[in-house]
Amino acid sequence: MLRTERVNATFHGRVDEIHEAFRSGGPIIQLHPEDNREFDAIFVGGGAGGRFGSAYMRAMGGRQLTIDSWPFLGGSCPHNACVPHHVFSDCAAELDLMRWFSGQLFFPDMTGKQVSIKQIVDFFKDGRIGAHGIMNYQSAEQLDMEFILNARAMVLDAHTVEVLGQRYTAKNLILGLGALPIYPDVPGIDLKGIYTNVDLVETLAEEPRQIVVVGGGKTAVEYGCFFRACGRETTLVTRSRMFADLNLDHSIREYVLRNMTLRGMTLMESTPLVEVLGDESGHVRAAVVETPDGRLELPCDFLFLATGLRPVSDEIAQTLGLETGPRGEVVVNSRQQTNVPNVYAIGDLTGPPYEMWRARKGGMVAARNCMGEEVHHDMSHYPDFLHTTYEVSWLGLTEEQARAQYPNVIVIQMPPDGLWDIPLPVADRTMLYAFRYPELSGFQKCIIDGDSRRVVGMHHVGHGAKDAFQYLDWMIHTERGFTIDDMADLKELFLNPDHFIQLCRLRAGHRQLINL
Ligand code: COM
Repeated sequence: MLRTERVNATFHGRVDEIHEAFRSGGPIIQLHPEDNREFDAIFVGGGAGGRFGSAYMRAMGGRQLTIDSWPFLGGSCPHNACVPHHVFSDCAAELDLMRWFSGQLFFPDMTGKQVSIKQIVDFFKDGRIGAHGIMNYQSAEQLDMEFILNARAMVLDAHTVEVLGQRYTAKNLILGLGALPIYPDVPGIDLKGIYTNVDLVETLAEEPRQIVVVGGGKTAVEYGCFFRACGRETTLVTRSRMFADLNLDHSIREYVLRNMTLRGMTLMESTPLVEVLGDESGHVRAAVVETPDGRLELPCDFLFLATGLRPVSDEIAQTLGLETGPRGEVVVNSRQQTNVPNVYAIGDLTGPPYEMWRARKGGMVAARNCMGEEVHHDMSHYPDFLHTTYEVSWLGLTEEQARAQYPNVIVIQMPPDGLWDIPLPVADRTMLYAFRYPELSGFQKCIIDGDSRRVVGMHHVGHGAKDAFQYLDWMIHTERGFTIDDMADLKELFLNPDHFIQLCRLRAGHRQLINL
């Protein structure tokens, strides 16, 4: 029975409703039958982009319908992507502190202690319904969205979608169908014991013991560091260089890789996976990589693939005649418009970078354009971050890029090159490291064009600076820019995790700026 009236449910009511939908397979429907306007857009896919686009359109006075095959909004983020990754990275950071301080102060003796990965994964799975519930509660009760969940949308044309046997029409379609992990095409890839970040959450059956991670990007590093912090022998192999696709400054790269090795991880670059070997029960027993000296077998019982994503575009591109790119991404212009009039695409469906801001902001940009504005999604710069057992954040230019662009580059950095044991930067979450293991307390670098005095790049390893990077990225890219003098004029909340304010203030008095 379709429910088509407005429902006022509590958060717990929404959680119960999702439990029931998972159990029965039945739909969750929230429509406003008293509203007889045509939909301004149907969002096919209610992930981050669909949900934020829907909310924005609704707030602008538009009418939207959002359809998703899961019984909750928010997409893969609260289910098997970003939220579990953050849970695991939190565990990794806690465990890292416990391991360095094993048996000291109030820390337990962690010598040789393995922590159950499966228990942490199950812990996440037991709790994720709360994240699902927040999505549905907020979307319905606070944002007044219309949606049909736990139901498949069949797109018939650029204005028509069929769901649960009923046709809905709209002025526009906004597609947010996401992307899925890629499995490399090598012999043995179907063996048991091979996981992506999605499989890890959905199907982990046994405790991983000896781990090989394939990939050199964010996912490989984040999950690899988590596995290592849980006490597993962990080897990362990548066919190119670590972080090859990320705009990491060379000092940050060096600090991060050094710290991963310090924690006992093995890192292998230019070593592509060429085969996976199994035992008689069909379970992985080794990953085979190609090295300059020939094939090398790396024993493992758990192979973690972080070899990229592919947009879920094949079917929809064929149905609507959408132009796609080499990775299967739906090609869009800066207004999120596809080559088919009135059809927009957002989020992971449009290819890398596969980031939250891109999805949410893309949804908002699409919604505004559907509502008659002309709005462009500026992708020319963005702040970025990844987790190791630290938070690593960066924005703007690397030192190398700045030197190629400006004749007078000033670097404000801590610790100075090679002086790892200076306990700076230091702040909340790194205080203990700074007092006992100063070389572990983080790294920071601020890059300034000495002539204009404008900040052009910032880079940080530690904890707590990420938040500021979101605002700083916007500030340095305004026409006015953001200078070392502006920085010196700010009021720091000591001990501020990034230290940029006080370090810049120590140098800003110089008419001719000098390094620090
Ligand atoms: C966050 C999902 S888990 S959404 O971006 O709020 O929809």
